[in-house]
Amino acid sequence: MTAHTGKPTLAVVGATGAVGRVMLQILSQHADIWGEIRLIASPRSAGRKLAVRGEEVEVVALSEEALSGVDVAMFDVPDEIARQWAPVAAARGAVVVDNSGAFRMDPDVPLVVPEVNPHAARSRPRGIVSNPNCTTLSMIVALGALHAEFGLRELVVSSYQAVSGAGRAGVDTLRQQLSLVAGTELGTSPGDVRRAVGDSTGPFSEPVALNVVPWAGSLREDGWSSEEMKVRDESRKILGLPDLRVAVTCVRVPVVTVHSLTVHARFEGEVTVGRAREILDTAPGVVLFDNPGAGEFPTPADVVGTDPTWVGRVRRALDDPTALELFVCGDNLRKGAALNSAQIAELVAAELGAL
Ligand code: 2RA
Repeated sequence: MTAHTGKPTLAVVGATGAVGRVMLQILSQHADIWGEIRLIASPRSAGRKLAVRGEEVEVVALSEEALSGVDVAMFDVPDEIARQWAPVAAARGAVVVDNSGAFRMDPDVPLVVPEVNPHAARSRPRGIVSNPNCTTLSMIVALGALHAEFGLRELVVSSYQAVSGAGRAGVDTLRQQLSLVAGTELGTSPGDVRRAVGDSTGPFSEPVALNVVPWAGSLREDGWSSEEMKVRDESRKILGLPDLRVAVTCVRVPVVTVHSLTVHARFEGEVTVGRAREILDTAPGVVLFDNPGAGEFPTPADVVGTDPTWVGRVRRALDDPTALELFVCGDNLRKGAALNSAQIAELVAAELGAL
């Protein structure tokens, strides 16, 4: 703990990125439990000033010295930077909350969603706690609540992923492409959008404006994408269900922020929509918004900037009384990244006696 305040020192590593900026907003909105909040980024961002808790704080370059005297370090940096620097921070005494993919499946690193498996954060042999991928996080709070009562057996999921999942470059690319196609008749003949967009596909393989792209991440065995494997592997680990059957197709859509998913969830026995709705209505971190007759179901345009997991279109499967169909939306930069990291950091701070 910081000697002069008795409150823990928090480092935000990757403070200038898309998720880092949201972390600073969240830290400014949540109860002020931290002593110093140290902002750390790559050397090229050092010296910039960012606002947190109403104060301008200078960003310092990532170094061993910058990680000294830190109690909790939230990392949002590329996998290779996390792989190198998270163990350095841990060796210097910090508990690391890491939002990269570097450690999520390490058996000595817990993968934590505070509403689902908060107990897991207490056992961290490497001094690192991992934050799940934003696509997993956008659905898992609702599924964890249903699993606790019904016992999950199988998931069949399709994602509709926002471009901010690919960082600021993803957002810049969509906005640039939209400016190229706005006010045109494009989208009426094969390849016309592709020709208008040209090489401006940014981090995506295909045009994303006026399009949907059934791909996110990199190629894995047998045609699966890394993003699809993350949803499967991480759901199993968080729920403690190593044999859970999971089939996922990840799709990128022209939405700035908020990942949406359709979910077919099969349980141990028969389920009722009435009981499922009661569970979702009372689950912490979940909002049930489900009255299609009145046009009420979650959409990214309404969910963006909010904290909960929003659930609508709750139905029992027509051909399987043990299965539910759901439509789920979550802000991929908030619960999908910065908020869940902040919640984990707060769990650790409570354990350190700061709350
Ligand atoms: C994406 N889930 O949406 C990834 C980012 N972690 O691209």
